[in-house]
Amino acid sequence: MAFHDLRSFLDALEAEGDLVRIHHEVDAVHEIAAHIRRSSDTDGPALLFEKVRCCGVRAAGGLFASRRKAVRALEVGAAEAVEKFVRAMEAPIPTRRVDSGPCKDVVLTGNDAGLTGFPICTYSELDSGPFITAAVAISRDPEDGGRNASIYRFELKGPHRLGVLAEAPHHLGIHIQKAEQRNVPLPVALAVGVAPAVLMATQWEAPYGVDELGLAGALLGRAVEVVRCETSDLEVPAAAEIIIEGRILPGVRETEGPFGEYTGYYTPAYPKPVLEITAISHRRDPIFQAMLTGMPTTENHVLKMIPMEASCLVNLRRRFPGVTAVHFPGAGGVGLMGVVALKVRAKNEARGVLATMLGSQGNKLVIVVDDDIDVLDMQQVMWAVCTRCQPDRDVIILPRMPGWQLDPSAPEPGTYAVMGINATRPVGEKFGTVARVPGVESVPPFR
Ligand SMILES: Cc1cc2nc3c(=O)[nH]c(=O)nc-3n(C[C@H](O)[C@H](O)[C@H](O)COP(=O)(O)O)c2cc1C
Ligand SMILES: [Mn+2]
Repeated sequence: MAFHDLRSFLDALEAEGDLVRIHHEVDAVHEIAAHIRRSSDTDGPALLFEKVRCCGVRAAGGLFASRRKAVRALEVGAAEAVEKFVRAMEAPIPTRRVDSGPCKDVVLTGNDAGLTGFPICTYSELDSGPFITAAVAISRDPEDGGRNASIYRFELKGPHRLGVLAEAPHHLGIHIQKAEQRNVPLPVALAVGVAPAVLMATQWEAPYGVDELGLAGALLGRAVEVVRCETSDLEVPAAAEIIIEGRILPGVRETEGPFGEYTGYYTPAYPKPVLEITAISHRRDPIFQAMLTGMPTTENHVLKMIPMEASCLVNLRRRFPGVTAVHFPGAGGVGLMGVVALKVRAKNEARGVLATMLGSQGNKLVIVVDDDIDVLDMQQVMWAVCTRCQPDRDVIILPRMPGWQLDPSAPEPGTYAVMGINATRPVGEKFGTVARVPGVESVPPFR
């Protein structure tokens, strides 16, 4: 059974011993984050915080504290997760409008629609305040109405006010730009506590104008049911725990940040757009979802892995059909480092893969290995680097390449040098034979 909402996923994790309820009272300032951090660092469980000091609403966190849970969310084996995503990307299922749903159990408008009742967490030590980090922000292109759904962070600035980091080329940033050009507010709805497939679908690198909720439908095997908002024409997942409706005010900027980001470093404070809350609706006894980011690897990184690997795999295979797997390890913040497995067919093919990755993805370090290497196992990957690569011949360094904004070592933001390592065996030449022990697979597990 696909997980159509947050609760069914939590139930499955609990039944499998992969969810722990925290019964003692915890603080939304750092304490929830500390628990998620510990779980992330120890391949630990998802957490359900039954009592949060600030308010009567429960919080869930660490849902993607390990890749195992992201794979579980897709209901496939570890080896099939990326391919399931690839297939879904090719056959999206549009959303289905319904009249009502659980997210409308309680509807608050006007002054009642305040955020003080929700356990919005403060994460890293120097963060400027509490942030909503697991909200799917839904908005429409002010010109053609095309929908976008993706995760953006929102800083709590007051009971009815959130700051947002959303800049072009990210799609919400484009919507904000277009609305500001017309000097009109941009309606935005935040869905908190949604089906895990919806969260994962948002991390697909979908072209502008493509609705991420359609991919979520394909992952779930049926259309995501959506209901109309109270204060705008936007449609939001009916099964969400909490919907926060609002509008981004044209031309308004307020300081947001600093915030401990996915690179493991803080991003500085600077003025950003503001979302003014117009309504909040939620389930009875809602569960607020917290999501930790910061020093890799956290649930933020894990959530992005499979979608980004699937997007990259599809792109690479168009040019290099021999590519069998891609992995973006947590250590690179999921994207600064990429590992590609290739069934090499032609001389220098691996160099072509390296150049493509280095020139188009913002990857700072790319390693190409043969297809006998498990890209998820960095022990095997580094073994291949050590035994199948000669640095003077097999390392490519390109200076001054376009890259991510957030690399603290970059000489100027968005520009850095990149490195590719060809750790594949030479084609058509004699090479050492890998020593293997026969019969390992038939030995039963010891524990
Ligand atoms: C937990 C989490 C938080 C994120 N926060 C932001 C953010 O605040 N701003 C941003 O631009 N991207 C953020 N991202 C990345 C975007 O969600 C991602 O790049 C997405 O593909 C953008 O999609 P879009 O361009 O379709 O809106 C976040 C991702 C995750 C997983
Ligand atoms: Mn998009």
